[in-house]
Amino acid sequence: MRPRRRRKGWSAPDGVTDGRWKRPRLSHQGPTIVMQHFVIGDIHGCGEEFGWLLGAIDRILEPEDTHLVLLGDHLAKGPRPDLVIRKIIDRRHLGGRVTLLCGNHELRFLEAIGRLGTGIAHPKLPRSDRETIELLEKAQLFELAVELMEEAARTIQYTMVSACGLWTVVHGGIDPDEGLDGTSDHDKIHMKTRRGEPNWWDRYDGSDGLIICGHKPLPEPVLRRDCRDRPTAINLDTGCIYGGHLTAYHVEGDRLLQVRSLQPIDRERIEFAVSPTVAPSEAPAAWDARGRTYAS
Ligand SMILES: [Mn+2]
Repeated sequence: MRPRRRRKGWSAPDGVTDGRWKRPRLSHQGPTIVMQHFVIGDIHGCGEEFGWLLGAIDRILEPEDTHLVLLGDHLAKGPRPDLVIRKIIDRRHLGGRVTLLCGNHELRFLEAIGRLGTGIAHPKLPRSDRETIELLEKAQLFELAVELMEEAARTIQYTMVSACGLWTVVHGGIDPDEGLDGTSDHDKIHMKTRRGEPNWWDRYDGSDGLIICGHKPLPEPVLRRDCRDRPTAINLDTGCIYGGHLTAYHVEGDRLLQVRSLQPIDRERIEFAVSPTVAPSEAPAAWDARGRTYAS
């Protein structure tokens, strides 16, 4: 076989270090599409709804141009944790990026797995953990799910600078008195305000950029803005597992995408009093969310 001729000045011949080699100029052909971010709220094993939401995102951009940030509580409680796993894997195969964050239920799930490993029998595990594990085993996705949840548990926060500024995703939230850096990892995952007390986003001034969280199921997404109309705090947990919605925030587009839940409404777990879609029609609509799209 003839040796391939090297084009002068284009590729570095092996071992040549005398400076004769010049780096070729990079050329960009066609429009450059910058990857766009979609942060998705607590999925809780609602695989069907997750699939619909991905469909809504795919109507905006090709999967390979999207970076999904799933903010935790991916599998627990819902009927289709297997489908959630499957769709994450499929997404990655299509060239889309998916970042998984740690929620309190990822820690619980891995703890349950650890207990199984020490010889504890399935029936001794808490019911929701046991059911999730059984559903995953039935679909032969248990090992893969453990791998992905271990991956999630390693990421407490995701911080990024986009054209729209600095933004951070955590599962639970931050302590506004301590700021993002001063908030413990435990609080970033578990921060939840008791009923009647102000939520962290009501006391946060935006000094650490936009903070996006989930964890507290509310009938409406929360989207706080500063005086210059820039988003400062977002809660995307709209109680899909309790019959609400599954919600995504498109960071670069500054808009919300939602799909209705297939799950029965659990009024004890989520207050639906102000939901425009579930409550009686005279109830007020969302006062702080704009550009919202309902996908069906
Ligand atoms: Mn949670």
